[in-house]
Order: sequence, then structure tokens, then C-alpha cells
Amino acid sequence: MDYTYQEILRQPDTWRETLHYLQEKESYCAQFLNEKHDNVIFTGCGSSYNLSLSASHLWQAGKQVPARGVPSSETFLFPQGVFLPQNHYLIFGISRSGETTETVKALQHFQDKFKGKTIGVSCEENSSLLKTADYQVALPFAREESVVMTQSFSSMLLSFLFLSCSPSKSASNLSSLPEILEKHLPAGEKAIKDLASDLSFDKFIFLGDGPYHGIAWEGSLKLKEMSVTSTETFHFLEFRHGPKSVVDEKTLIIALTSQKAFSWEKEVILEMIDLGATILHLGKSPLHSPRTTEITFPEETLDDFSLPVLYLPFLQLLGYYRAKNKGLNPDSPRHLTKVVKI
Ligand code: F1P
Repeated sequence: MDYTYQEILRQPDTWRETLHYLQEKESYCAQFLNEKHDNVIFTGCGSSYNLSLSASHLWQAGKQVPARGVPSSETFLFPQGVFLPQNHYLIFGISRSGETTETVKALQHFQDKFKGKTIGVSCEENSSLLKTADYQVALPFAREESVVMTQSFSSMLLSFLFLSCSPSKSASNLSSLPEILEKHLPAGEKAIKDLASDLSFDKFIFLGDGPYHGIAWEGSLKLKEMSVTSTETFHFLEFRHGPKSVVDEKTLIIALTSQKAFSWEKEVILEMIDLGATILHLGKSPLHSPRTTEITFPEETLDDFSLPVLYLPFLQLLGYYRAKNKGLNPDSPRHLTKVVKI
């Protein structure tokens, strides 16, 4: 079986290892968390940039400190739009390989020009990124053979969830995530496999708000990379402002609903069903709507803080199974390499 598939399925165990690692490193991480700062920047490329979008939202909500996700290239090409000279920053450089040119350069440029500390987050302990950073979070157990990021992405995001917790927002709820994922994977995988076998869809729209928006982008990228499929990503209500004109019977909308905005998001989904779309819905409770495949997580402990990471494996499986149904090899995505260096 493809190693991409194996790595998707082993995420419950990888998440257990991640949480154990973070508990062991808690006093080390407290050092950088206590560094003087009034803003936090998360930066990466591709999947790692998508990760920064969700991480920054969750961090600001959890820590009540301004946080922002930015593509690595923006930090040195247009720094004036990212940093202010008078501010003190924590900047997290996110990179599975730790060798992506832009992300290494992002930390080096920041260290030369601005005030604050740099933290490298990677699966490669001896990488250029971690050698450059003031502090290191290394997750070698989340390494993967697959070119596309799967367990590395979810483990690094889980790390940020853990680090963004505070006395008022306990990390204890995170410990149940591996078991909850394990419980939902069999039925969720079957639903995804069935849906992915329908090759009549020719438009794929990912919708996600708040902390789910970065996850929507990541699910969109997984489908694009593995199955060579054109995809689009929007916030729910934004989709109404023009892009919905493309919706028809060949449209699959992957709707990542939240707790906080569910009533708004449900209205958009029902409107798109009326326009002919089919829905893959990941959420806390079912929509009970026609032409809708449901993967729902009713567990009381889950909220908008912990649900986003839980949606990831199912989005990764959508990309995997559509690739297989198109006769493509998810382990060797077209045009892609595991590390992008300039
Ligand atoms: C991340 C990345 C992915 C892309 C592909 C190649 O690099 O560019 O975003 O989807 O998997 O690697 P990294 O900086 O996280 O190593």
C-alpha cells in the first residue's frame, strides 16, 4: 500500500507522539513563550503557509496576542507590509524539511532587520531552518516519505494548538484527539472513498471560516497535488459574492463548518444545494440535507479550537482516493518534489 496512505492512517499514533514530546519540552517552550513580544508571525510555504493561517488564528484567539500567517517570501520581499520596526516579534518558521529556501531566508532576514526571537518548527532536527532559529521545535517522528504533507502538517498544527493553550485554555482536551480520530476514521474513510469514486465532478470548492480557513486551503492543496484537480477555496459567505456563479450539478463543495458560525454556514450550503451542488460536510452535527455526505464529530470535548485539526485526515484521504480513481500515484505527485529550493 502507498506510503502516503499509511502515513495518513497512522496520524492517531503520530499525534500521541507529538503530545508526549510537547509535554516533555514544556519548560523549554516556556522560554520562548516568555520572550518579550507584542506580535506573533507564523510563516511557511505551500502546505506550511496553509498551516500558518490556522495556527495564527488559533494563537490569537487562545493567547489574546496579535498573530498573523504570512507566506515566507512576503517577509523579505515586502517586509514593510509584515513588520513594524518598533515592535517586538516572535516569528515561527514552519517547514517540514527545514530546507525550503524562502522559509530559511525569512528567519535570517528577520534576525538581520527586526526585533524579536525566531523559532524553527520542523521534522528535520539538523536542518538549516533549525540551525538558523533561536529556538527549535523538532518533530522527527512526524517525518514522512510522501511528497505531499500529511502527518507532518497535522503534527505541527497540533504543536501550535498545545503551545497556544494558556491557564484559561487547557491543553488537556487535546489528549483525547488521537482516540477520537481513531474512532471516526473507518466510517469517514468509507464515506470519502465512495464519494471520491464519482469522477463526474469537475469543480471542487473548499469552504472554511476562522481557524478552518487554513484547513480548507490545505484540503484544497492536497486534492490538487495528489489528483491533479483544479480547486478553489473561500470563506463561506465570500463564496456568495460572485464565485457561486460556477455552481452546477458537477460541483462538489467541501464544507468545513464551525460551531461558532454554523447557522450562517448552513444557509450558504443549502443555497448551493439548490443550485445543484453535492456536499461533503465535515462538522459537529449533521445538516440532514439532500446530496450531502456527512462526517460529523459530536463529542462534547470538541470545539472550534480542536475540530480543525481533526478534519485534516479526511481531506487528505479525499485527495488520495481521487488520485487512485484517476489512475495516478499519490506517492509521486506530478511536477512536485519533496523540498522546494530556489
Ligand atoms: C512544504 C512543501 C509543501 C508542498 C510539497 C513540497 O515544504 O513546499 O508545501 O506541498 O509537499 O513541500 P516545507 O517547507 O514544509 O518543507
